[in-house]
Amino acid sequence: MPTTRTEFETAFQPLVEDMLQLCRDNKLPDNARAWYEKNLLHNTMGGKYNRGMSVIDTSSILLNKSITPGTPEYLRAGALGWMIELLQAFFLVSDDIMDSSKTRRGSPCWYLMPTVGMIAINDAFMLEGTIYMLLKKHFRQEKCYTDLLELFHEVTFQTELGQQCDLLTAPEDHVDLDNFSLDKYFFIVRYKTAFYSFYLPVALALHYCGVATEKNLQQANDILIPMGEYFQVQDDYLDAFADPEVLGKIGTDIQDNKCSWLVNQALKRATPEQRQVLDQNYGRKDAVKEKAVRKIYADLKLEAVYHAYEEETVSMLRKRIADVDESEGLKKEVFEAFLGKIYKRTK
Ligand code: GPP
Ligand code: MG
Ligand code: MG
Ligand code: MG
Repeated sequence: MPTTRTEFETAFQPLVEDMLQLCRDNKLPDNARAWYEKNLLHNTMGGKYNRGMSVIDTSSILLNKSITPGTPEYLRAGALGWMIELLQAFFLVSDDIMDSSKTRRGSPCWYLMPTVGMIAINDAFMLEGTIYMLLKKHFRQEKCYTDLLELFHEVTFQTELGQQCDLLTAPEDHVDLDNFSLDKYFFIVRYKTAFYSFYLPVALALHYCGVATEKNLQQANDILIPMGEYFQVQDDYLDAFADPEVLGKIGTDIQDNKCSWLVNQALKRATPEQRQVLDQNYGRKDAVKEKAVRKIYADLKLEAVYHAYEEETVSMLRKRIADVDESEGLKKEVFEAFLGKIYKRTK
C-alpha cells in the first residue's frame, strides 16, 4: 500500500522540532525563530508530496516490505522525502518571484504575503540550508552520507542550470519566437524539472536501501528523465488549460514569454496569419493579448495534440518499464507507481 499524505505529514513534525531546537541552541531571537517556523510550514506543506512520498514508496518496493508509519524506518525514509519537499519549496519560492506568479497551492505566493516581500529570497536560502542541517543530523553516520550529499548538490545545480536556460529563453523585453524550438524546450525541462522531481527520489531510495549500482542508477535515469519531461509538458499544458481553482496557481507562461510546450506546438502548426497574431501578442504583460494567444491555442486544437502526445509518451514509457532488468535489485513496480501517479493528472 502506498503511503498517504496524512501519514507523510506525521514525519515532518519531528524534523521541524529538530530545526527549532537548533534555533534555540543558537540562541536565535524568538521572533526570528517564529518567522523561520512559519516559512518552513507555509512553504513546505500543502503540496501533492508526490516527490517526497515516493522515497518511502520506492524504498518499500525495493526492500520488499511495508514501511509502517510511526516506525524509525518510516521517519528516516520520510526525512529524505521531506528533504526533497524542502528543495522543492526552495525552488518554488524563488521561481514565483522570477516568474512574477500570483498564487501557489491556492494561496498568494510567499513573496506576496503581507510583510514578506523580498525577505522571501533569504527564506528560500534557509529552506535549502535546512536540507543539509537535517541530512547531517540524521545521516552523517551512514555509509551513504556522501552519496546523498553529492546527489542533492548535483541535482540542485542541474535544476539551477535549467532555470537559467528557462529565464534566458524568455527575455521580458524582447519577444522573438524564432528563438524557441522543441530541442531547446526538452533541454530546459530535463534540467529544470526532471532531475529533481523524478530521478532524485528514486536515486535517494536506491542509496538509502543500499542497492544503488551504476547500472541501477543508469536504468532509473533512462526511464525517469523522459517521465519528468512528460510531467513538465503536463505542467505547461495545465498552465493554459486547467482551472486555476483546481491547479492552485494561475498560469503565467504566455505573459512571461516562456518557451513552453504549447507555444512550440503552436509555432509548428500556425498559418502565416496565426503566426502574426502570436508574434504580436505572445510574451506581453497584457490580459487581452494573452487571450488572443489562447484563442490560437484553441483554434489549433492543442488540447487534442496534447492528449495524443500523452498517450504516445505513456506507451513509450510502459515499454521501457517492461524492459527493466531487475537482476541488481531494481523493480519495474517503482516506475509503474510513479507513472500511475501522474498519468492524466489535472493538478
Ligand atoms: C518548474 O517551472 C521548475 C521549477 C519550479 C524549478 C525552479 C528552479 C529554480 C532553481 C528556482 P515552472 O515555472 O513552470 O513551475 P510552476 O508552473 O510551478 O511555476
Ligand atoms: Mg513558475
Ligand atoms: Mg519558472
Ligand atoms: Mg509551469
